Amino acid sequence: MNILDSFSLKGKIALVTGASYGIGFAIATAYAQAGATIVFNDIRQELVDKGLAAYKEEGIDAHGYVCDVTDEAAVQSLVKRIEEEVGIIDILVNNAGIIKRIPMCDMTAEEFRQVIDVDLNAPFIVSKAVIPGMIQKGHGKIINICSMMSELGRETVSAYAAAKGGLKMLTRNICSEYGDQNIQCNGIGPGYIATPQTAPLRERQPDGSRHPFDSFIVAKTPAARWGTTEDLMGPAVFLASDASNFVNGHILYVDGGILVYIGKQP
Ligand code: NAP
Ligand code: GCO
Repeated sequence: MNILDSFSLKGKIALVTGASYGIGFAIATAYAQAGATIVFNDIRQELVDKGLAAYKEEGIDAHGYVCDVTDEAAVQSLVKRIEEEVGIIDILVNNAGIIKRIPMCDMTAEEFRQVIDVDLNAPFIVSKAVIPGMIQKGHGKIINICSMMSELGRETVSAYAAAKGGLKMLTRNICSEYGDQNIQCNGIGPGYIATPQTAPLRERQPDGSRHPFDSFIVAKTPAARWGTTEDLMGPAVFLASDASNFVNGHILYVDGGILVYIGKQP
């Protein structure tokens, strides 16, 4: 096989959760360009409609469903419906996620649980629903969207860091448990990517200057910029394709170098 053919996703069915916009949308778009059929979900019909229109604009005929990924019964019936209407899923990207930036002592246990529920329990729920189909097919790729916070802590993101650290270990455990079924489960750890999730950290100050966190991130990143959703497209295709068939349980950090850098001297 030609090496470039091993990156092709032709004939594959990919489910990307929470992919109406942002990182999930970019990853699904890359998969469609590589030949896959795209299925995505979001929590509200208007988001799914917005997503469907955005995919159409890119020339992609995506399948969109309403489903809350924290609801196990709803996820089980979503996967059944996808299998009937589209086919058995070959590639799952656990992308849906939320963050609450609240100092830990001000955060309620309920707020903490909400973040754990979407960012950690849901990847368990969705993976559990798709793995039997992958076993039946004899192959599968699961890609969990982790974070810098799978490795690092910072003020105000205790629940998010706990969830994304847990997601790194769930990734390794799925690899350990289902590697012998030809299922590869890897993570992508995006650095700081310009999306609606990080928009509050990039807001201009009233005097027009950069948000202090924005300047901080640029100084912490050897690439000296925020990432774009396009930066994640190539790595996501690699981990979904036959080119990565012996890569398992790995977290691929796509961070412009943040994790290896002490930061620019002030
Ligand atoms: P985003 O712009 O907020 O998109 C996340 C998507 O997930 C939204 O469409 C959201 O819907 C959906 N979602 C949330 N809860 C859901 C649920 N219960 N069921 C179904 N869908 C749900 O975020 P993003 O920046 O693209 O991030 C995508 C993933 O990358 C997340 O896991 C995030 O933690 C991770 N990540 C982001 C960055 C970054 O710098 N942006 C860096 C590292 C990791 P709503 O619009 O209704 O909330
Ligand atoms: C934050 C950010 C991060 C990023 C990302 C880093 O408040 O520190 O939102 O958590 O979104 O996950 O990889």
